[in-house]
Amino acid sequence: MNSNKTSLTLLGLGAMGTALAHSWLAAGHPLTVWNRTAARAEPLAAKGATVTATAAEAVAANGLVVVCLLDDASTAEVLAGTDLAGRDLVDLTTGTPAEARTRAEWARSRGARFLSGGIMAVPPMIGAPGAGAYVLYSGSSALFDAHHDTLAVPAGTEYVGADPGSAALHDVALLSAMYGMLAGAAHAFALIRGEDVEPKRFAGLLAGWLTAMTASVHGTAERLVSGDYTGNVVSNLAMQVAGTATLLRTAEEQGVSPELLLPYVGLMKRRLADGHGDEDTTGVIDLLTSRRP
Ligand code: FVH
Repeated sequence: MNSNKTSLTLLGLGAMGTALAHSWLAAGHPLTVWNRTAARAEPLAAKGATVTATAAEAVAANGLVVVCLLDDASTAEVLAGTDLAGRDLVDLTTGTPAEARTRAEWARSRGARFLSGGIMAVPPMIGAPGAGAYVLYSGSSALFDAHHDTLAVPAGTEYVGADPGSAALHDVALLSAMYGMLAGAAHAFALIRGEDVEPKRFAGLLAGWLTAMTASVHGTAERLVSGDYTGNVVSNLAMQVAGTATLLRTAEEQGVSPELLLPYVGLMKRRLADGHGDEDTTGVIDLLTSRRP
């Protein structure tokens, strides 16, 4: 262990917590760990981690306490019997923005500084330089600055503001976009299934196409900011809605359920019916939100 490295406590040794623990240990940080199922700590003890019998002992061991548990309910349960006074609490557990704000207020009332984190990575990406992993942080900027070097060990860092709910909001927004992409990919694979199409070759084409199309989000952001949804439109909504009829007919011909496509196509049609055929798809966002800037 390198004594110049910040010592810290980690509560939660699931798939993600274990990956985090390995990265801090590999970087020479003295690490104290606790997990409800004690056996999960054994491989880490063999690598030099200090294992405690209770969460309270683990919290007492270090000023910096990182939590990576299943959900906010398990976080509440685990931290209930701990003394957080004077602790810097970093909660990497996925939750809603409201849960993060409530947890921040709760931590403050217990005498702790609080930082909320949203992990944009799967466990194998943790501690792997170049894998593209990063963690969104929000809450106490003083805490973020004080521990930045330690927090940057497992993954890159992205501080998104003082509102403790902001990291969760970013996290959930990004994850929601991912599920939209996965839904589209599921439909695409369903279309080619049983045909004379090699799935692995198709996957290469699909990944390339999705990667190329992701650049369109910058145009969407520009239009949202300007309020002009007709500026620099490459493919207008009228044309796109006409094109979706082909997608739906093809699904029918292939015997594929259109249930993943229909909600989005339905919103595009509504926007077109409202007279916005010269826009792109940005106007769909208006149909989803009652709240506007
Ligand atoms: N794994 C992933 O791909 C994603 C990537 C993005 C971020 N998520 C979030 O990270 C949090 C932890 O996820 P995980 O992958 O470590 O999850 P599990 O392997 O299921 O481990 C869960 C840990 O939570 C403990 N736990 C659950 N309930 C309780 C409870 N009531 N009291 C105490 N501990 C609890 C569990 O303990 P045990 O089952 O081993 O005893 C694990 O340590 C999560 O928010 C993801 O959304 C991961």
